Amino acid sequence: MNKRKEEKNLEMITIKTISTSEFESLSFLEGQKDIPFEIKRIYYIYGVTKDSKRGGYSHKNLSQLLFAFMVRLEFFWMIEKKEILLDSPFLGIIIKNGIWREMVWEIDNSVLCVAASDYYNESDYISNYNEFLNYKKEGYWNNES
Ligand code: T46
Repeated sequence: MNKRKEEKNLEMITIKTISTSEFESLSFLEGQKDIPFEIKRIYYIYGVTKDSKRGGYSHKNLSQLLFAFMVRLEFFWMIEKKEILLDSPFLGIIIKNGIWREMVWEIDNSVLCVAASDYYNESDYISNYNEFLNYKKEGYWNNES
C-alpha cells in the first residue's frame, strides 16, 4: 500500500468565496484552474434525511469533486478509516480513483453536489469491499501519476 499516493488521491480544498453582504456569500470554482480534471458530468443528491448513508463504492478511474453542507464523508483503505465533515459551504473534497467512500447526512435535506471527470459508467464502480481490497493488493492503482 502506498499511503502517500492515497493521501494525494484525497484532497480537501477551500472554494474561492466572496462575501456579498454581511450574511450572504458566493462561492465559485473554475474549470482547469480549481479542478484538476475536465468536468464531463455534474450531479447532485437531495431529499435525503439525517443519518442516511449512501455510497459504498470505489471507482476504478473516475475523479470527482464533492461539496455539500453537513455531509460526513467516510473513506476506507486497507486498515485505515478517515472521516471528513463538510461543515462549510466553501469546503470541497477531490476524490481520485482507488478510494472507498461512504457519505452520511448530518442534517435533513443537505444537497451533495459532484463534478465528475467522466460520464456515468456502471462498469467503473467497485461496490464490493473485498473486491476493492483485491484491486489494491494487485496494485491496480500503483502505476498512475
Ligand atoms: C459517488 C457518490 C459520491 C446515474 O444514472 N447517473 C449518474 O451520474 C449517477 C451518479 C447515478 N446514476 C444512477 C445509478 C443508480 O441507479 O442513479 C442511481 C443512484 O446512484 P448511486 O446509488 O450510485 O448514488 P450514490 O449517492 O450512492 O453515489 C453517488 C455516485 O454514484 C458515486 O459515484 O462517488 O455519489
